[in-house]
Amino acid sequence: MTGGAFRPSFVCFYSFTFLCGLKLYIIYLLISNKLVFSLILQINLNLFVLNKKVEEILNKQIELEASSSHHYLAMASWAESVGYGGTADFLYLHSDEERQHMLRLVKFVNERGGKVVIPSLKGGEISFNGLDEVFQSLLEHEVEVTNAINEVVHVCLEQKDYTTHNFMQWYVSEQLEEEALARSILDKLSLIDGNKGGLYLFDRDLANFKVDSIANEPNE
Ligand code: OFO
Repeated sequence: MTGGAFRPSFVCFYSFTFLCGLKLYIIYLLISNKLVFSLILQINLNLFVLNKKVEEILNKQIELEASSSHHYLAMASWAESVGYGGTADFLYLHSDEERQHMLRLVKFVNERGGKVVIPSLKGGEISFNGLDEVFQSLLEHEVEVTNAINEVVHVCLEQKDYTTHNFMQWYVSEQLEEEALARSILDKLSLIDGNKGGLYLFDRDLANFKVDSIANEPNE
């Protein structure tokens, strides 16, 4: 009688203990799996997401390339409005090229798992006193871009991001060429020295104007 009453409560006690243990074990599994999962996620994020400092400076460069495109568009429009058709064509093309430079960066940041910030640009009326002023402003802008690209390269090295460093080498060479082009145009304008016939020929020939930059020479 005593033994019969004892047995069910003994079974109940052990079933209860077993169930509690099982629950605790399931909770443990859930927590540990979550931890493992978040650990895997963290490793993946570190592997695929662009370094924050590099991402930030690449976004600044995207903004600068967009502003270059905008700046040259305004110059082109001014040149067209005052009758320098050849100069306008040259600058419209240059504006398109700067947009391509921006796009190249946008695609690269996306490809590396970074976050692109598309910049909003300030517009405004731009007018110049002549072609010398246009190309002086273009050269100053290109020097600013070169300095910014050097800064990107510096951050890449600091952060040991050699992939972005390698990608940026294209921009380094491009700047060498663009600065050489702007300087050589300014030299031509200085020779013309405001002569109307000279300016007419300069404007006519600008579309085909090329500069022999060292950046274009093949590596031996
Ligand atoms: Fe983007 O090459 Fe000049 O600015």
